[in-house]
Amino acid sequence: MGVGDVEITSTVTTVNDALYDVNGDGAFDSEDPAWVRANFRSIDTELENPNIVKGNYVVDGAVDEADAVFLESILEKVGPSGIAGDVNSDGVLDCQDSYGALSFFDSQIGQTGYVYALDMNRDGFVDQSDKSAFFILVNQCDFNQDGSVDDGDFVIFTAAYNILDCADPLMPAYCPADLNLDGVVDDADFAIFYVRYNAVTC
Ligand SMILES: [Ca+2]
Ligand SMILES: [Ca+2]
Ligand SMILES: [Ca+2]
Ligand SMILES: [Ca+2]
Repeated sequence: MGVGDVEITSTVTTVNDALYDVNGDGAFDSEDPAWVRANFRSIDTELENPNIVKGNYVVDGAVDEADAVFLESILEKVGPSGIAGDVNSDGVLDCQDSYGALSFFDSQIGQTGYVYALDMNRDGFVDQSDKSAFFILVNQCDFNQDGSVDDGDFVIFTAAYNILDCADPLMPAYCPADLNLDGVVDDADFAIFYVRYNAVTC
């Protein structure tokens, strides 16, 4: 196995909380359409409350039911504010978020397997682009789920490396050792594993 220089970078797009956080509490959640419903009124040109002005999402001269419904449609699509990738909702991004996460990929909003924390770009689909972004943020190399990436995981990685092809029936489900997501476990994956192995935190 050769070790190359690996730079782990990605771009994560999340919902624009500032745009949809109409009640101004710093998060976009179900309280925002509720706030709209509690503040129905015509937009007065003299009105200075910026949140009322912002709440007129469906531009029609009034903050009304159409705006609340609009916010709910966005909320249904993207989910409430949260830390992208924090699958176990403990406020921390670490390897524990990766445990079992692969089984949630290839799902879409409305399906039981859809996990909005994994929908990194909040487009309603948990797919390859989200997997790449998730893997950048989370150390997914704790294959044996014991809280550290060490020799025990190396043994598991090596076994997958020797099988090579993710389509091989001998490969563990969802091919966790295919770290660059190209369908095979080879030197390119080892280079990523090497970085993860040397990471101080899991
Ligand atoms: Ca977490
Ligand atoms: Ca997505
Ligand atoms: Ca481990
Ligand atoms: Ca690979």
